[in-house]
Amino acid sequence: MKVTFIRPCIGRPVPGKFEKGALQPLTLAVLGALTPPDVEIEMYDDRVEAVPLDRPTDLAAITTESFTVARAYQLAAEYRRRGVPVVLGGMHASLLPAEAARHADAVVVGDAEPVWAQVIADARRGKLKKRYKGVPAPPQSGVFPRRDLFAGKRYLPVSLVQFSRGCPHACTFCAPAVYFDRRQVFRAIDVVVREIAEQKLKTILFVDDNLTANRSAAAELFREITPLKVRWASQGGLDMAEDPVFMDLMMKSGCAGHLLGIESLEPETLGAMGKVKNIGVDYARRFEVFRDFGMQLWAAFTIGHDTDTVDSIARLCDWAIDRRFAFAAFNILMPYPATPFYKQLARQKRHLFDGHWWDHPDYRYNHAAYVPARMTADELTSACFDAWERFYAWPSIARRAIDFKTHLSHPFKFGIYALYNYVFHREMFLMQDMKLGE
Ligand code: B12
Ligand code: SF4
Repeated sequence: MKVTFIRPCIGRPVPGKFEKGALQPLTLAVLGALTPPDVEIEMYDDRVEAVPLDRPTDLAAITTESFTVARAYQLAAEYRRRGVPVVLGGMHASLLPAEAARHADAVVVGDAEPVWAQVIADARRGKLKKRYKGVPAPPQSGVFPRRDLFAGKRYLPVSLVQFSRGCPHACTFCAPAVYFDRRQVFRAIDVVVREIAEQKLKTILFVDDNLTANRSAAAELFREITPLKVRWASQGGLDMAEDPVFMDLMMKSGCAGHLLGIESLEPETLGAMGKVKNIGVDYARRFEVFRDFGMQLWAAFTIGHDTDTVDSIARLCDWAIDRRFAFAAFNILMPYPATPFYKQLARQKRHLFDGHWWDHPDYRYNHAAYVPARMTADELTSACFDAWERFYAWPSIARRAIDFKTHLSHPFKFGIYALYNYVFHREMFLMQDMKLGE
């Protein structure tokens, strides 16, 4: 039996041109590792290569996110037209299994670990069930991701590793908050340490939803990875700055920086989105602590909340430039299916694109998909675009660079700062206005 794993792209800004320097698709390496050894495996990453649809296979297994699901459905249709059964899984299919079922022979809701062997057994017998449900549990137990599947695909020299999955918080716009239902599950630390130690790559991206949410578990991980002398980055919460002992341990373990979900500076907005941990926080002090530890930050904001206006978005961008963040993301708030935010917009009849932006032919990447409260959807789209453009304009890049505690404190840090600011300056708008799928 042969299974073909596929990661779809969001779309192609330039038709026929593939991405260079993508990050490894860890999801597919984990699915590969869970597959019984007598099954032949092939993996195709639609972002970086053409998917050979005519190559014989017995099962196509496609991962989905809301931004890639339009393409996933196209690929699924192509395989099914060729008589190949299709199984869909991942975040989007798990949040909307009934929709996914219309495009597939089987849908896996939730984690693959508990059900994948059964899916394979049923596929062998030609008796796939319509739906399998895998409840989140400690991930990847007993297996190491099949990174050999990445050979020859020229991914960035960064190894993606997972320690935990899920987050205990419940921000109203967040898809993982629905998927994991406020649970956070952990892998055994000795296994994670062994996985890192066995790899050649010494730059690690922990793909955890919120690595620092459980400080004692994270601290134990940091202690154990310190001797491995790796450099790593991840996503964490602002509250870690309250704990200097934790910060010290983290930096000594090789932390280069974090993506921090700041989302908004307005207490009213933070309250409405359920990000209560950030309310009343003395941002200036916290960011001083991060700077004192030499941490380079990737500040992530969600834009388009009911308190946001065109002017407040511009002020947020000024504030981010003044803080000299290494990177920032001004993401338009997206109504991800099944989230409380999505349901609220439905109640208020504020959805655009019939509430199905992810596979609507008129939706374009980086555009608002709902009617904001204090501006038009087009104003939100342009205000967001302006914030990105201003943050990654040369004057801002030059101004933010001048920070002797962070970007100028070490040649490696300056290298990361300069390289990725240049890349974002040059490439960030390639996907703007792009149609999803192909
Ligand atoms: C790492 C990561 C990234 C990396 C991507 C790394 C890469 N490989 O290229 C970076 C930082 C580049 C990134 C970018 C983006 N990301 Co991202 N990312 C993640 C993150 C944190 C972890 C994903 C991961 O690797 N998990 C580890 C693997 C092992 O687990 P897994 O993917 O969950 O898969 C398991 C199950 O879901 C299931 N499964 C998954 N697929 C399949 C398929 C089959 C057939 C089966 C049977 C089972 C199955 O089995 C697996 C094992 O249990 C997730 C959060 C999350 N919890 O999913 C967000 C997440 C997927 N990202 C998200 C978003 C929005 C984005 C961006 C669009 C952000 C932006 N605005 O630019 C971009 C573009 C993404 C793209 N498609 O190109 C959203 C998606 C929301 C949604 N409704 O789909 C998530 C959920 C984050 C969030 N807070 O909402 N991301
Ligand atoms: S803290 Fe981050 S991962 Fe956790 S629920 Fe909020 S947005 Fe989602």
